[in-house]
Amino acid sequence: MKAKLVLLEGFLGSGKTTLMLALGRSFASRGLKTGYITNDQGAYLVDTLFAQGQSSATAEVTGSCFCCNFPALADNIAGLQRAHEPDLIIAEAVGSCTDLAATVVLPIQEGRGGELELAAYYVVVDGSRLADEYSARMNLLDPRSPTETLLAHQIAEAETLVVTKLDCLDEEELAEGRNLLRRINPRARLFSCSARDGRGLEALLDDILGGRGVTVAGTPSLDYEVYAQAEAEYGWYNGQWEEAEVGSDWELFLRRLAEGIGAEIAHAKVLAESPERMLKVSLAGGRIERDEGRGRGGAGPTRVTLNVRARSSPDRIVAAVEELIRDRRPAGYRFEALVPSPPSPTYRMSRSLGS
Ligand SMILES: Nc1nc2c(ncn2[C@@H]2O[C@H](COP(=O)(O)OP(=O)(O)O)[C@@H](O)[C@H]2O)c(=O)[nH]1
Ligand SMILES: [Mg+2]
Repeated sequence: MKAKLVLLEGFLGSGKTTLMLALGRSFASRGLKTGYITNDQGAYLVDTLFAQGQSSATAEVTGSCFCCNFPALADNIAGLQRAHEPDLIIAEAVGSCTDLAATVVLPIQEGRGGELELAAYYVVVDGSRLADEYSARMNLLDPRSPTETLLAHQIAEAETLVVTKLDCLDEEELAEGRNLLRRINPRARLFSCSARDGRGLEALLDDILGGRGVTVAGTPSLDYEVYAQAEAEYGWYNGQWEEAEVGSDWELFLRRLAEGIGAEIAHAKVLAESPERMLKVSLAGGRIERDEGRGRGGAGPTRVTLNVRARSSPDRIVAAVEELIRDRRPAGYRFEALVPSPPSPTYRMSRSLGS
């Protein structure tokens, strides 16, 4: 049977993992089984571990985005099919990744991913950042900075846009945000939802299961040098350690860390796993959110995983983390810190808009 894939794209912290898991739970209530694929640049990933806590049918593509390691995406899809026979697979791309219409969607449709059917391709836009940051403080209609270019390109290449975190917006802000999105991309279909209160999820489910498929009208051009600059503006840190006691105040921890780094945080996420409990606390767009998951069971100390994407050098993030955790007596501390390397996609199939 052909695997049915739902591909999610969207900026760091926009709500892809939360949406992916919420959709999977909704599919389960309709008797359908979902497999998940996460994607990031390194090891010790909060979202992967959190998704694994919800479902064993979770795979990850690490060390590279889907576009730069397309065969790994295809292998993971095939692996999930063999091991779990899911009805659907939802895959979330790295948040700093764009141009997926040309580098992932069209190659899949050309059969480069094997026996695979693309059921949906959604570009996710963070509702909590849409009104204030994207509409008022940034210039996404006429991007000047690399990050604005990247965000605007994600929106412009979408066939379907999904505004997440609807619970963070009032009617007026949503209308203003939708207006901005329409001006950047007049042809995209627009959905909005909240994984928190469940609004809008049924419409997405119907859309995915409706058999509509994905039609790429065109792939907007993108200057890969600017794209590489956008990716390189953020330092990435992934770390993990054990603490003897169940740590509690992760909100304060993340706020202190942000102060210590002293630069814009795209997202900072901590996953604290004690035997009974799995708690994910995230700072994105200046907001703190908490997600509860299942613990691993059995005895043992708390395992802490920390991911930070900040407009700062990796060294500075490492120093701020180490300063903060010194007093917590971390055991087995390990980390990776990096600046993403310039994107070099496996395939790039452009299609001019309007052709
Ligand atoms: N209020 C609210 N928060 C959300 C919603 N969806 C995601 N979040 C929070 O936003 C943060 C980032 O979400 P995540 O799914 O990890 O984003 P990703 O980086 O795109 O995978 C998490 O702390 C989530 O709890 C939502 O619908 N409403
Ligand atoms: Mg994620």
